[in-house]
Amino acid sequence: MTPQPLIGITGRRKRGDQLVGNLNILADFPVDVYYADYGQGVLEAGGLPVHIPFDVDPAELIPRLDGVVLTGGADIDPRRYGQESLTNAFPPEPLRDQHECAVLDAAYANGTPVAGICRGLQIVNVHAGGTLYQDVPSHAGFDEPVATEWHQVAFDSDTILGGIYGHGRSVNSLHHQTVDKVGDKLQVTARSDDGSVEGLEHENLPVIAVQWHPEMLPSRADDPLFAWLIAEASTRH
Ligand SMILES: [Mn+2]
Repeated sequence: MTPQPLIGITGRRKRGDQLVGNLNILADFPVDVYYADYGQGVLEAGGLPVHIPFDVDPAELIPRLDGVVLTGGADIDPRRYGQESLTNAFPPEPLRDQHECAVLDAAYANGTPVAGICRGLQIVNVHAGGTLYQDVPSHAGFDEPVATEWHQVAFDSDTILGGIYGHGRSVNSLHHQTVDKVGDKLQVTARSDDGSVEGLEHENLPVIAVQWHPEMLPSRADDPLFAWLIAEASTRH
């Protein structure tokens, strides 16, 4: 039996006092947090998910993995793209920004397949020299159930996202930032009905990213993004 491809998943660094019910004496201890639904999506698509700890050098770890999921989370520090912060809604986590950029450096150097989701799309763009619109309330569906489908997305044909998703679909929307300037060697291949960037892919590396959350939708087990990642990863291990 061919072993399942090993898929690294990025997380967030928190502190012990941010865990409800944790012991007070552990308040200052670092805690790395990983939402389980990304790993569940990888598992359902036939991959083996592993967490990427903040304390490992991605240059050491990424060559041992077959694929990477860059997950959702807080805003990227706007200073990474030459701007001052205009919003305090989701304060930046600079350690994570730095770590995920190193993950991308290593993934690109190794030709490792990457799937970005939400903030994952945004870090792919900023890593490539792109910028973000810092607050786009019409995409911030934070007051409705997470699987609520807020808008339609149209995919360009003859692209990876168009190939796996088809002409269009309706999606959830849990982001308040969107791509402004597109980064080097990236192509916009999906847009929502208001013209916002909802999908990016790399011109010549196996890197795709979407702005919505397929891992939160009831269609997760059949989602083409996870299937694409596992298929790409399977050819490399
Ligand atoms: Mn959206």
